[in-house]
Amino acid sequence: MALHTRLTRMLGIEHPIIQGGMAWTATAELAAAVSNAGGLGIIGAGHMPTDLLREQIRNAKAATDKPFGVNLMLLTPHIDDIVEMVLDERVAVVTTGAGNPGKYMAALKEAGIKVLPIAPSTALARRMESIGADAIIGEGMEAGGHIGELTTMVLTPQLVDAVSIPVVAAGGIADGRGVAAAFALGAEGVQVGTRFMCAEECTIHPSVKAQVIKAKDRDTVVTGRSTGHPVRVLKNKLSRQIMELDRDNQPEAIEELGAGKLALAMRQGDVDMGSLMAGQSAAMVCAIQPAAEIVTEMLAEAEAVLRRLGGLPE
Ligand code: TUI
Repeated sequence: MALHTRLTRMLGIEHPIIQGGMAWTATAELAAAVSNAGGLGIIGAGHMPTDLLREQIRNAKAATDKPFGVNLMLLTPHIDDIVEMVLDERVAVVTTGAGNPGKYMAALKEAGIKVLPIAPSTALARRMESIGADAIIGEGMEAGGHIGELTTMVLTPQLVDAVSIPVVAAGGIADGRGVAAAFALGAEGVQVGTRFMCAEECTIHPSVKAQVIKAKDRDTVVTGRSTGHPVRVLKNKLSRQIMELDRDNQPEAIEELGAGKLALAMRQGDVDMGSLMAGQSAAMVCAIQPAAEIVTEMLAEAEAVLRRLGGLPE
C-alpha cells in the first residue's frame, strides 16, 4: 500500500514524510538520505553562511536525484542573501520557519519553487495561501526548537478547515501512529524532526543523539518565553539558566546567553551548555537507525493502524 496524497503528487515524492529543516542538524547527508528513501529531505539553513549553504545544496544534489528542499529560518540576518542563492541554485522546495515569508513568495514561485511555509496559526496559513503557498506545514507546540502556542491535535484540523491547499502536520509525530493520527485530522503529510536527529546519516554529535534516546516524557521544557521566541529544548544546565532569566524577565540576557549554543550542542556535542532543541517526541525515539528504515517503519505502522481502524469495534 502507498499513502499517496495531493502533497506527494505535488512534490513528486513517494511517501508523505517531510524531514524537519533543523538548523545545524539537517545537513545534506540527512536530506539526501531521506529523499533517497522516498520522503522529502530538507537542509536546515538556520544561521549558516550563504556559501556554506550553497555547498550543502550542491552536496545534496550530488547525493540524490530525488527532490529535496531547504528550510529558510526567517530570523537570520542575511536571509535576503540566502534567498537569492536558493533562487540561483533552483532548489525544488522551500519550507520557511520563524516568520512570514511574504516578502519572498513571488520570487520563489516565479523560479518554480514549491513553497511550504510553517504556520503556527490559521491566520498566517490563510495569508500564505492567498499569496501562493503550495501547502501549509502546521507545527504544534510539541515540536522542538522555536514553537507557537497551539498543539498539533487542535492546530491540524483547524488548518485543514481554514485553507484548501494541502496541510502537513508537524510536532509530536515520531511513529506510524502519529502519521495515522495526522491523516485522521485531515493532514496529507507529516513533518518529522526529532526522530530524524537519530538517523544514522544525521551528522550531529553522537552525544546529542544519546540525550534524545535517553529522554523521557517530561524531559523537554520551553525556554525563552520572555524573549517572544519560545524554544523547546531537552532540559540541561543551559535550559535551567535560561529558565531563571525568564523568571527574572531578562530577555536581553537570554539572547546573549543563547547565542551560538545550538551549534555548540549539535556540532561540538556540549550537552550541558549547548541548546538541545528537540521535541516532546524525543521520549519515543529509542534507537539510531538508517533514515530509510525510519521512513519504511513509520509507513508500515501507519498502514497497519489505518487498516485496523478501517473496521469499527463490535
Ligand atoms: O522555525 C521553527 N523552528 C526553529 S527556528 C530555530 S532558530 C531560533 N533560535 C532561537 C530563537 C528563535 C529561532 C529553531 N527552531 N519552526 C517553525 C516555526 N515557525 N515555529 C513557529 C513559527 C512561526 C512563528 C511565527 C512562523 C511564523 C510566525 O509568524 C509571525 C508573523 O510574522 O506572522
